[in-house]
Amino acid sequence: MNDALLDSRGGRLLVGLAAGAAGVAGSYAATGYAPTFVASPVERTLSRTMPGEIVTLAITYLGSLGQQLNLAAAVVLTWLLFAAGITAAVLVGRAAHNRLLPTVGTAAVTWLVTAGLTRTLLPALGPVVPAVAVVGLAQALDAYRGAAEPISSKRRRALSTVGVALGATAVGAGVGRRQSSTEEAAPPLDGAGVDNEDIRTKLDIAERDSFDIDGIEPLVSENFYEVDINSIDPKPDTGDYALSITGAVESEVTVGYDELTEMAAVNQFSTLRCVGDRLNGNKIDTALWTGVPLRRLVEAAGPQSDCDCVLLRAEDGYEVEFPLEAFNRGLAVYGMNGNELPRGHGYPVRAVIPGHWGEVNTKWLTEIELLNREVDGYWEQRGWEGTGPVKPTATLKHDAVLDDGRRQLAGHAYAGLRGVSAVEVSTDGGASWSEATLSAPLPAAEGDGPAEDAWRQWKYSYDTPGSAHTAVVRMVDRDGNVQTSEETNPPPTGPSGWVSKEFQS
Ligand SMILES: Nc1nc2c(c(=O)[nH]1)N[C@H]1C(S)=C(S)[C@@H](COP(=O)(O)O)O[C@H]1N2
Ligand SMILES: [Mo]
Repeated sequence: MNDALLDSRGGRLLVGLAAGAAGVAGSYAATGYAPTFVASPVERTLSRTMPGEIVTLAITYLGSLGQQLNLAAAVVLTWLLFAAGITAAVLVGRAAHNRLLPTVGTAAVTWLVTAGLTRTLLPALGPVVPAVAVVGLAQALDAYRGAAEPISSKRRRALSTVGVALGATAVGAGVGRRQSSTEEAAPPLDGAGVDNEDIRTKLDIAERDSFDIDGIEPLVSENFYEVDINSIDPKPDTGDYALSITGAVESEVTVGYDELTEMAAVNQFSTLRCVGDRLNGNKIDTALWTGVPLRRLVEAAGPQSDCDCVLLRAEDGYEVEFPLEAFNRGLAVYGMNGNELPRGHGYPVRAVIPGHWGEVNTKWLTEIELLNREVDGYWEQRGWEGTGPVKPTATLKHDAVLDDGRRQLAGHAYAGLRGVSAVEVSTDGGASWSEATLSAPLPAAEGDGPAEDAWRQWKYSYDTPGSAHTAVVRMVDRDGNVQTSEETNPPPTGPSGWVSKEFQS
């Protein structure tokens, strides 16, 4: 029974699957988690064509697991695509009695598929070598069948091929993982327009004024939330970076990275919150952002928008439309807490728009289009209404009984441009209210006033009543408006309501 592995349909399929897996891993080894990884365009197509209701459900119930599942599906699809192409190449080669066609065909198929999907030439070679090696190995084993005892049976040849392919896949996955490591911190800022001393001073103030309380972020977040439509983030190069200002303008303008970082920059504390955050959720954080006023960039182009609205576009295909009035308060940001923007937060340039929901703060920003008519952006096409001002929120993230027996509660309060003037706490389910202690306001970008768009921390301690009771928190804005107690779900306009917590004593 010394028939050739590649002469049976099952054998060819097995070799195709094995070589396909090695090919996917080879691509990953060459690129890591980058848009040039062969599964990345597949992942993107899957997520962008997914109906909005499903995306929203996945965000609500699966969180980032939804994105991981989507990526896994994309990897499997790419693998099957490779396997089908390789199996076909082997079949044609055998039928034509051509010894070269299976390997040459495998090389052609894996390269063409990768180059076609990722639109790159060189990185597309990543899958070729391992895939060709596996097919070549299967051919070689077939050629020497019967010559040596250990590889004489077809079963053994199949197992050897699969074993080598699995080994290659594991090595590729390991190399790729190292490539995509995001551990390395973003380097410190050094643009000509950057005032590093001002950055240092502001960060020191934030540290000095932060309550040091377990379980709540300091005034500058240590672990900034990340939300976007990618399981594999864009990886633009600052050398190629260009931000264009287009649409309803007198003349289109393009700004490069060096040009941008040479303009005088502003260092501004701003809080971001996702419209998909939950009541008392964690998709809210604050950083010190360094960037150039967007208004200055756009004025150079001579804006003439009829709708006084603007569309921002990004490297990942994301887009969002919102009023020019909000845009004009924003920054084209390239620094976060004194360092370059981390890749996950929009490297090299993102928008930061004070007071509005997170989704307008476009990362990997590539284009600012002045419009004459309003349109729906990425999330609006999917049913959200998250381009407007944030809703006021007061979170309750910490409770602990202190040494003196009193219980301390703490959290953050944020209301965008409406400002936070007080946080009130009730420990009797809302019957009576007392004022919490607020952290000092973070400083404004310029001048002596408070930051216009930054959260505050609050803390409050009380004598525990010794019986079951409910603590409730609410915030009051600068005009004295108490945040609404009406609870709403995140979709479509963001969560509202008072946060409460029950205690047994
Ligand atoms: N290019 C791009 N920008 C984007 C997004 C995106 O998916 N792509 N997501 C937006 C959303 S919904 C939010 S809440 C914020 C989150 O910013 P962060 O990840 O830096 O916290 O980025 C916004 N900017
Ligand atoms: Mo968001």
